[in-house]
Amino acid sequence: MKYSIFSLLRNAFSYHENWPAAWRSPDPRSAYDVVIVGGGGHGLATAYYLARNHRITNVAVLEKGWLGGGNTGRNTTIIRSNYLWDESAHLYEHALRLYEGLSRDLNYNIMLSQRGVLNLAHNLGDLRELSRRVNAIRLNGIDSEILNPAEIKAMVPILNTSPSSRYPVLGASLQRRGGTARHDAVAWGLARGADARGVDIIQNCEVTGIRHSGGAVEGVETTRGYIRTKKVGVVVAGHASVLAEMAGFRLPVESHPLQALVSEPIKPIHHCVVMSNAVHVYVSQSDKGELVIGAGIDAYHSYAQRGSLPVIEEQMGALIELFPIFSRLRMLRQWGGIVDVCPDASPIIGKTPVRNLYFNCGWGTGGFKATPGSGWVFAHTIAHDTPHPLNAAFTLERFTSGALIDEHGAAAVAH
Ligand code: FAD
Ligand code: PYC
Repeated sequence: MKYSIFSLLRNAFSYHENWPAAWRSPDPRSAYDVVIVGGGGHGLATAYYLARNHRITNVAVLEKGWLGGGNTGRNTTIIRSNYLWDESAHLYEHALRLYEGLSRDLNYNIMLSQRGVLNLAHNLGDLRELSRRVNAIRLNGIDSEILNPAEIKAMVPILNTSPSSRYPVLGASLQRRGGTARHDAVAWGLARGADARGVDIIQNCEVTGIRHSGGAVEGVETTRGYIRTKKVGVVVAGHASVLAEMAGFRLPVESHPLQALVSEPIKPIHHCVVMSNAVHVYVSQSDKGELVIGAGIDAYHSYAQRGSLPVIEEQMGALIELFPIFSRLRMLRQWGGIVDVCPDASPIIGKTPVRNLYFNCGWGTGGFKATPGSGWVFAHTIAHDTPHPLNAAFTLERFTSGALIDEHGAAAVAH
């Protein structure tokens, strides 16, 4: 849909009255060629690319709540592709390149801000680890560099780089093309794009059962009735094991809360993303002026979308160690999401023991940055019943074959 300057002006003065809905709200039909379970960014991207790349448009996205109400709308919006292993580097770099063209592709501003992502080193071990990563990342043709303390100070003047600080900053890795994108805009843009190509997006529709017979999927039971389908793609993040149980198999996935918080808004002061694995915090500043702060998962398993106070306290302590200037700031909001963590901190994208039932899960604390790439390869997998070369290694079988893709360190602070 293209907007002229006149329609922009009209909309600006109409106080949102008579604005067209960005996507339809149809009742579910009795059958579809493909059903996608989960209306987060990954599910919507899958539906969008099924329609855009493969011309498969008789598709429904079933979402139990509202679009983006899961981790997509709860994440801290950081995107980057600085992963260690070739398989991950290629997948996340594909996603970052899609992000770089996504506003234009969707004709929807996702507010991509390639402000740079810095990972700090506080001791020689950190520095050697970061150098090894930077070398591996560059060998894959992805931008990455090491900064010395003076270069870090020039880029982040408010960071405490005093040699006498408790956690001295010895260096950092930097991915300049990393940064942030507005998470709900990503979901809404993909939803609008999928809807415009004929995909039915159905909210408040929970999948409660997966029917299969003779080893192949037949349909899904939902709170709005039974839907027959030839293929089902499940993309439900923290609830992946629940859906796998409905289909009769188990996943090597654990569900944990991951929380984040924002401060009261302040003037622009922090112009990139800073992460510290050792001190254990990361921080960026949103366009509204809030500091967006997070750290690791809460250690226990849970399906409750909130985190515990001790983790907040730890994050705040770490923040103040690195940025004493923030010590008087008040925190505004805190929330949590349920992340699905695999033993090797890499996702599962592909076939399952049930024919024509595909799972895309295990993104854990780091799947927002992958959203368009994940949808691209999952759509290919569903359309061709065979993985795209970029997700061929991310199978469920790797947990029995031993071909793990151990990305614990690259998931940065959050693991
Ligand atoms: P979701 O957005 O969670 O979508 C899954 C959807 O499935 C949900 O909307 C849910 O309601 C629906 N669903 C579940 N069960 C059913 C059912 N039975 N029937 C129908 N629908 C169902 N990643 C990054 O790359 N960068 C970050 O900075 C970052 N920060 C994060 C910070 C926090 C606090 C959290 C929680 C996560 C963060 N992540 C980050 C991780 C990232 O948010 C996720 O990996 C990613 O958003 C997963 O997207 P998704 O579409 O798979 O899942
Ligand atoms: O994967 O970059 C990431 C991330 C940052 C915060 C949570 N996950």
